Amino acid sequence: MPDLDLSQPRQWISEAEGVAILTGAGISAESGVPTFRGAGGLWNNFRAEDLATPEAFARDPRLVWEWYDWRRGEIAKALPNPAHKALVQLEIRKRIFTLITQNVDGLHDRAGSGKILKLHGDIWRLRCLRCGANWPDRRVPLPKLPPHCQCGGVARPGVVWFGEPLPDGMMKEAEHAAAAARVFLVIGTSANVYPAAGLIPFARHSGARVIEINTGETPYTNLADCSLRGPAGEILPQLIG
Ligand code: BJW
Ligand code: ZN
Repeated sequence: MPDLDLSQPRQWISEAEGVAILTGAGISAESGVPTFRGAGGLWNNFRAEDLATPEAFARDPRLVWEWYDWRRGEIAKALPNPAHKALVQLEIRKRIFTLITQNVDGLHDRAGSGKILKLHGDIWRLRCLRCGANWPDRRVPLPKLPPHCQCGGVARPGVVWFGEPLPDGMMKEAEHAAAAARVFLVIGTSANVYPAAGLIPFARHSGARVIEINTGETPYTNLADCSLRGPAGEILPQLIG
């Protein structure tokens, strides 16, 4: 990683009373969890519309579940990395702090983060299509695909697919946090998926300094007050430590 001048963003973070964070798949890349887009990304080998839409599930629930069961297995082998852990340290230090994640992998929970706004749900939860019940299930592999609810209905992964609304009230809470933050830290997201990506200009227009950490450029790199190019697991501990 090239030498980055972290003094300015470090100062912004240490002086800010309120900080909000938006994370994406890139923060878990160094834990060995594949991202969606880019080199080695899941969407290079699988078509999103075949697997991550309600229509795909209606067409072939077993196929969709096979993919999620495989991913659950990969994630179960992964451990939180120094980037997840640095955010736990930041949370301890800040009076106003919100972690907003697009990730469904649960690595922020396992690192020890407190309240997490999971915009796209949680791969470790299941939801019944018949009665609406939802419950945690960490079994890997699941004993039977597709899994069923106690009521006999078919269960789906507790995640948000394309074309589906985010969990009730969650975007409102995320916007509230973004508006209250003096620093908005955007980590490891391609910022392609909405409404999550819209939080970045929203925070900026609400007066937050936007700091981006990413190995590549994103549509919001130019809007950021500071864009740090490199792996989150290396940059974040230096930025926050
Ligand atoms: C590193 C790194 C390292 C790598 N360190 N960095 C046109 C315009 C606007 C919106 C739309 C539109 N057409 C359709 C829409 C809506 C659609 C959308 O946004 N589509 C776009 C693709 C155009 N959005 C939706 O459908 C959403 N719902 C919605 O809008 O509802 C409206 C509604 C209202 C009322 C009733 C009904 C509907 C829902 C979106 C759900 C997204 N779901 C997924 C799957 C979740 C389940 C699962 O995991 O299987 O969420 S898709 C996938 O993308 C996943 C992610 O959370 C999400 C974002 O990806 P992310 O995290 O940014 O990852 P990558 O892979 O894209 O990027 C990784 C980044 O990390 C890269 O930049 C790397 O460079 C970087 N990186 N290593 C730091 N070590
Ligand atoms: Zn049920």
